[in-house]
Amino acid sequence: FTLQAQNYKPTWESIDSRPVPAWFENAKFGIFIHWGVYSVPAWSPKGTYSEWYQHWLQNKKIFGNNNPSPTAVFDHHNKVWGKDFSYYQFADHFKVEDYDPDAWAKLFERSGAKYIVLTSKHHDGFALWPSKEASKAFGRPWNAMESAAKRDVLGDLTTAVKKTDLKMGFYYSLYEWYNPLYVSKQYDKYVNEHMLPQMKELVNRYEPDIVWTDGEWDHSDTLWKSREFLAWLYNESPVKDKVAVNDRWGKGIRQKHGGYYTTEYEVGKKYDRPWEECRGMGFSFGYNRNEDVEDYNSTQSLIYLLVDIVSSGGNLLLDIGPDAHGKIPPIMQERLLEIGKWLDVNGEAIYNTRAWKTHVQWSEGRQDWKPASGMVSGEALLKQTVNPDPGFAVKELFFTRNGSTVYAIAPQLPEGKFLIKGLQPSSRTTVSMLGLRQPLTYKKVKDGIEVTVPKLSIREVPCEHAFAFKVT
Ligand code: FUL
Repeated sequence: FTLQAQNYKPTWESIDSRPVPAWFENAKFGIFIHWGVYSVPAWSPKGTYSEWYQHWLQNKKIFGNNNPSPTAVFDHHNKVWGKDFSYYQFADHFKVEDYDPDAWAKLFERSGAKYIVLTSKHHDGFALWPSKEASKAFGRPWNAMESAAKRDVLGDLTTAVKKTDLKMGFYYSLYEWYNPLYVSKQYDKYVNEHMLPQMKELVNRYEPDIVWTDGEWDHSDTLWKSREFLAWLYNESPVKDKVAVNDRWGKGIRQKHGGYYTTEYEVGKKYDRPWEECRGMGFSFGYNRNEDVEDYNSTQSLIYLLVDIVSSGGNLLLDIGPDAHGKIPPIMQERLLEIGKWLDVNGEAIYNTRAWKTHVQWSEGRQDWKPASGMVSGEALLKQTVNPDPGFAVKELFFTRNGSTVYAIAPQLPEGKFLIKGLQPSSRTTVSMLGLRQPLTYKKVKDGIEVTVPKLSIREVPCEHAFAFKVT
């Protein structure tokens, strides 16, 4: 599959006509990395985004939610770093001395993820690659190469990831909180002399597989020149045949135009284009020292989340926040490795699949369980999957398909016989469980097939957390 060379015009009609590359829809699981100078303080109240530290410091308060202590970041900063310590000085502490891109890439491979999206530049404007525009705009060294890290942090990870089979993408924030050009509303200059040169440099120099923009909501796609950029990306850039892009290209554009659709802490909707849900392992995207072990989703929650999303046709972009030393916190490493262990057995039911006609099969019993929606934790989703309250229905099977094969993924190991509704077997239909050698016996019943799972000893159970049945 290659995308036909075409002459895309800078209109949404033309841009939207380009299909999202199939590799993206097949990949299903990616790793998001939020890493930058905000990883030095790595601090915000639980349930908020630590990568917003500078904005909350500057404004002396936390926006958006009903935070019980809106001045928490400001107070913390003054206490720990002192009121004369500016956010810009964090660049002196972003040393990344333990950063080992090849070891990161190895970990990512073992996690079963198929792509990476790294913050090339977040809303604070600090660039992880040697961007001369960043330092010029801020009038100080404001990229990793020219400050304490003294290396092309982004380039080094790109090189390491490209040695593997994983795809490499970049997050890029269109808007910047305190770029003087932006603050003084010289938007044309900002876009023409800062933003577009940076975006083109990222593409020309590092040839990413994904361009994942953000901060789009502050202005129209016309002001950002998004359509012009995308037409260039699709027609002329070195990645025109393979690149995937998201939908964050201007105010009101999200889930309407661009490439694939993005959601953020949202579940339970259906989309008519490939889509991707992003979220942290805890809540924050940037590393947040305030988060304790119970604030992190369990491996089980994360696996249910992945399965739930994939069975609704989406991808999961799961975020990790390395620290300022260049270390991926061990709890995040462990979650990634555990997901990888599960995918080693069950990857066939995930990768290259599409949504089946039915997303989930609810158990018998009360069907009035309100599916979680809006910004919800993995734990809330977990409740729908294994609710200890016997009065409620739970999601007892999640479905995916690949051609004429249907996968039914059970969050709890069925004992003895269980029913898969909505399948009509033919004389050649076989049923098996991923990770078990021998096929399973089944019987055609009124509304589907009844599968028999043999009694398995603990050592025979192929994995933990969720069990995939393959019906071919
Ligand atoms: C949001 C940003 O404001 C967050 O900090 C984070 O980067 C998330 C993925 O996108 O809109």
